[in-house]
Amino acid sequence: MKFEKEISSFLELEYGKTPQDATPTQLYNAVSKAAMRFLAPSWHKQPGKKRACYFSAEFLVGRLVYSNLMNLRLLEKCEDYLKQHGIDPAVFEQIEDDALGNGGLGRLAACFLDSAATHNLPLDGYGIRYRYGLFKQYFKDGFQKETADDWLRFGDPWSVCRPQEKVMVEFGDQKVWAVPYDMPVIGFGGKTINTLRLWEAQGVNEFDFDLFNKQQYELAVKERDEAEWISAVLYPNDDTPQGKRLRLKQQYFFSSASLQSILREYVARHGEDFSFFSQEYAIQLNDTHPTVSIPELLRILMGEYHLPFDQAFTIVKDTFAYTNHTIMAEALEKWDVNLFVSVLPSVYPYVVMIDDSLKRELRSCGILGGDQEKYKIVCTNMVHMARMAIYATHSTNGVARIHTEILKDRVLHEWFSLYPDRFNNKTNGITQRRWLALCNRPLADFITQKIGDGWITDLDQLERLRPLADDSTVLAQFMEIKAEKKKELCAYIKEQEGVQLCADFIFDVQIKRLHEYKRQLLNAFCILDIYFGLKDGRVKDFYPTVFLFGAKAAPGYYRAKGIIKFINEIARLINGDPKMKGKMQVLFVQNYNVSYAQKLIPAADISEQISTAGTEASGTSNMKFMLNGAVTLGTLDGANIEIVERAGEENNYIFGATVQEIEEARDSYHPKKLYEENPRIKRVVDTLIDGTFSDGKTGMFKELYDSLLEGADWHKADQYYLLLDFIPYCEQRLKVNRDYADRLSFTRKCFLNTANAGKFSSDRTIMEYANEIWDIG
Ligand code: H2P
Repeated sequence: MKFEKEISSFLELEYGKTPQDATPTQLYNAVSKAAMRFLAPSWHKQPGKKRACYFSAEFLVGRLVYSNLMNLRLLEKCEDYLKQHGIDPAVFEQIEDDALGNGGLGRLAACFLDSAATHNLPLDGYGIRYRYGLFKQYFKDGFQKETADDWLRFGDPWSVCRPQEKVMVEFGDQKVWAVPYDMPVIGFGGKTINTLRLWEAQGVNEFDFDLFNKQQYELAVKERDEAEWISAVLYPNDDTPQGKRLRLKQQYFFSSASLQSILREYVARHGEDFSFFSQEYAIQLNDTHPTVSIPELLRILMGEYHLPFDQAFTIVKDTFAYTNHTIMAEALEKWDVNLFVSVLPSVYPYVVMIDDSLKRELRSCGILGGDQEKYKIVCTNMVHMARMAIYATHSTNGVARIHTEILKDRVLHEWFSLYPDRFNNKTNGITQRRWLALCNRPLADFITQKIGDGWITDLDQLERLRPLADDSTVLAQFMEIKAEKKKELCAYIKEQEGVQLCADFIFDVQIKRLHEYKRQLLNAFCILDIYFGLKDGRVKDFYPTVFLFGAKAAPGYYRAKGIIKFINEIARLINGDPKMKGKMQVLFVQNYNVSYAQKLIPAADISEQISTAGTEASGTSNMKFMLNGAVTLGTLDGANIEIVERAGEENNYIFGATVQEIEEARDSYHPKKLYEENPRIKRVVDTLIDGTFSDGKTGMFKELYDSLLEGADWHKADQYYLLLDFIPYCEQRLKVNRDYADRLSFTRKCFLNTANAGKFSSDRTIMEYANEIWDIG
């Protein structure tokens, strides 16, 4: 049946509606289900090929309907169908994102799946089907408030539940069913369709009739409820002790379920001869979250199939590889041994076996006694997951060149000395299908007009734009597209936030998780400095600018929430100051997510990438901005380094201390001195305590102030060097501002960023994983 007919008949059969009187949710379900029928014949695994499995606690896929239709080449058909029935094709913007991730780590996983399917690489994702994704955010009096993300209320037409493939997962105190929901991962063109398998936890005994008959209703459903808790919520990225037990359960839940389903497939082919296992499967551990898979595979191979340790451990090592995404201590997971044993008593003995094997190996290398401490997997009553992930796999990679160097030289130096060959770099990437073809159609069409559409699956072809960088007609068109995207964003923001922004201002954007190391507070201080400078007459000829922020703060991260409130206070002051009319506007958008990013990025002129050098492993929004023709205002950190290497330092705005300079400054760093000696620094920092702003008597601002000047029990003053980089940042920001006024020459810089973005396609990254780690190329 034709796609369009399929939509109409679904609407009629399922809801008794015509397209005209169907609700957006009904249309969404009908269109998606029609597309699922369309792709079904191609959705199967190619036999005999090695598969790679991406184990990840997060897959931040965003809104699927448009990207899936685009990849199936059905988007235009669908839009025509909607228009024919008098419906705006933007109708699906009311369908909220699948927000099963916190930020870059989860979004990277989604980009990888898209790239692998597009390039016909057999890669499947395995994770958790959270009942509630990342919380939704709104502001009340400038404070962040959170509500539950009930993403399933729109239906879930892109998943297929496969109850016949459920597996049992056992904890010390509980047994649950893991029920798989498979989502098709559609490669561009629709030829290859891989699978994202997300597990839902369900009770083993649905309902206890005995208890029910005894009128003990709550008890009758208790077991079921406790099981469902396991896949109920995505943990926000913070380090609070509450919920640690549940988080470990989540990790084991999806690790064990995924391994069982892979082994079931394998055993169906080979019986109990495991000698082909690592030739047929590669498993990538996305951060330490799925690392418990390592002892779990060992447990299954040894405990259930009676393989000897050496043989089982070789299979484990050959199969698994580990990606490290950050050097933040909070993310290098450690579990209290007592907790681990009580949740996973049958797995812990295998952790000990791995640790014993490590100690034997250390001894054979002459590393003895106290020298073993920094390696031991079980150490000071903790299980160190990153250590296990390095020791029991054949590959450990960082996510940008500098990050990998920092891992090798500092954070994991002892491991690098022991196993230098295991370490490798895989600089992150982004999919140009979502982050250009879909989110910026005018720019995509323009590029296609100039160089053809090969870039959609081969981003290096953007190089062919380079010779056009001196053509003023081309640049004028490029500028026009940016102006159009700014107008669209303004209309959207007016609707969402009730704020009217000026579309002819510079758009300066910082969007990413709220974290002290990402330094949204530095950005805020600099905006204040410009504001004071404009009022005092120190800053002259300032090109009017809109400063935009988007970020969620983990609910338990007090300082991050204080920074949001502070920026909202700054916005209130500046936007309410009549003298600033026509000069600057500040806005923190609410509920920043993938779909919001798709609107903000194409409209940006300046991409704020201002983390302390050495702290941001890679960053990926930096690549999205670059691709869409924004200049980077940033530090030499993460992938910024590789971005300016490609696009030219002269086409970007680099400032601040380098990794080495920070290292050298560390011992003698005295932020209070900088504060006392520099009146501009003092003035902006003092706004935290001098009554300029109100934090609603929470004490949040004073706490931020102290964190910069006094430190706390757990860190030194200004641990992320905001005050060190403050003046260079302000200067460089004013330089971009001045340069912008020369519209043509600034547009040339933006254009060259787009033209040089080829390297940052996740197609390139995934092929590197495929060839160099998984051997599935
Ligand atoms: C993290 C890192 C980023 C990196 C991303 C993907 C954890 O993402 O901090 O530098 O680009 O993984 O590798 P995020 O901060 O966005 O949550």
